[in-house]
Amino acid sequence: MPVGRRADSESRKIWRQCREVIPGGVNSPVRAFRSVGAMPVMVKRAKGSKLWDCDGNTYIDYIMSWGPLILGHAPDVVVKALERAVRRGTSYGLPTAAENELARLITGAFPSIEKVRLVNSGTEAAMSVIRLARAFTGRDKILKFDGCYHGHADSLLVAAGSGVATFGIPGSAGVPKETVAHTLTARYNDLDSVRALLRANRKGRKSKIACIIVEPVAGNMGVVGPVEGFLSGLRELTAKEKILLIFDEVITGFRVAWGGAQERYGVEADLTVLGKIIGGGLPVGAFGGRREIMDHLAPEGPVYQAGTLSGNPLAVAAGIAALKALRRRGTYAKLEKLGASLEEGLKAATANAGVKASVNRVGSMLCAFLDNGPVRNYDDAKKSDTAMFARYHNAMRRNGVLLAPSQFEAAFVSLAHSDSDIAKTVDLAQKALKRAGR
Ligand code: HOZ
Repeated sequence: MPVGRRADSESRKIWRQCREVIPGGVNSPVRAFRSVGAMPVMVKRAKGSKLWDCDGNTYIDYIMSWGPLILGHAPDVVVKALERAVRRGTSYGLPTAAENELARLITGAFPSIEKVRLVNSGTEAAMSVIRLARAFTGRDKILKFDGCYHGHADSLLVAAGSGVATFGIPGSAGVPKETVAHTLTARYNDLDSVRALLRANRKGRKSKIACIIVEPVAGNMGVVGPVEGFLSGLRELTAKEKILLIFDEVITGFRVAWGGAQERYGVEADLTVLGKIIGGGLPVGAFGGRREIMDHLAPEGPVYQAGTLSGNPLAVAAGIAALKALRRRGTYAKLEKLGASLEEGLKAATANAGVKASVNRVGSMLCAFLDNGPVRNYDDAKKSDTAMFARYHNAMRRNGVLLAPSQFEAAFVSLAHSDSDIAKTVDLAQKALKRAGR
């Protein structure tokens, strides 16, 4: 029987009912908790760093809706903005001044983004940005990296991270071979593997590749930061062959710095994908970049892309409130400090528990790869002991710490996490690792 609540618990009852009407009982596969042999945490409510399940159990949450809740759950500024916005209407399908304000917060944070289009999710943004890159360059091929995840559009669901990594599957059924025939995959942090693909995909002197899309900090195979020179190397290689460089900053934008990984590493992309963070956790995505590229989008240009809920007033209001709160002085220093203290604590906890581990961290996102290390790419990440991770995860959850239910997802620290949350987490981690390591 999966590890979880008591047989008669409220959570279990709800989960059973969900499974009758929703495939797997969940609306996104990783949250089924199958890879840790457990049942999902059925959520009742959440506030700050804490989350409560339907049986009244409290957790210190490090899933944080898979990244966007940098201010913590239900921050007052976002709740108030939503309360005001909902009274003015929930959807118009027409433009608003608030979209201008959110777009300007984004262009202000990312010098490489002159124009931005709002959509409804990171998946939609990634799918649309690929279409735009192909149209702008007049080329069909795209290059991505093993273990990077850019949502579940057909052409990007190749050697993907996140759920695909969690379930150990190569991709998805239902994706025609022809659809992915133009998708090339290179090794993360390995410029030679990129060079080889660039060489093999030229016609005469001209590249056949429209774009290279990359998570500048990989956050869907655990957490793997870019090695020195990787991002700048990609910038050089793409510039030489007029290939567009796309940074998928759904996880890193406004998290690893106000201006995302581009600010943190000093490398600018041609196009950028953003997601749930810019909606303060509401369903939003965006893609943006240089004016000359973005103006290929309809109605200015021939690339069609549309959506009734794009620029939705609730999501936009929440996004503006969240970004303005993040813009305050001290945000990123505090996130760095909290992240570092969890990293140091986990390193000590693994050492004290006698468990070999590589704790990878960039700012406030981190991952402990168990019985493994160092981890610089997906092949490395896959060497982790996932059975040990499952034991560790379950022990942590039973003691009130909620980690993402997969070795290949990140833990996110928010501004709402306190020093005592971190200290308690580290203490419990040491005990859990001792048992899990046996
Ligand atoms: N692919 C998401 C994490 N990287 C999971 C989203 C979810 O299940 O909500």
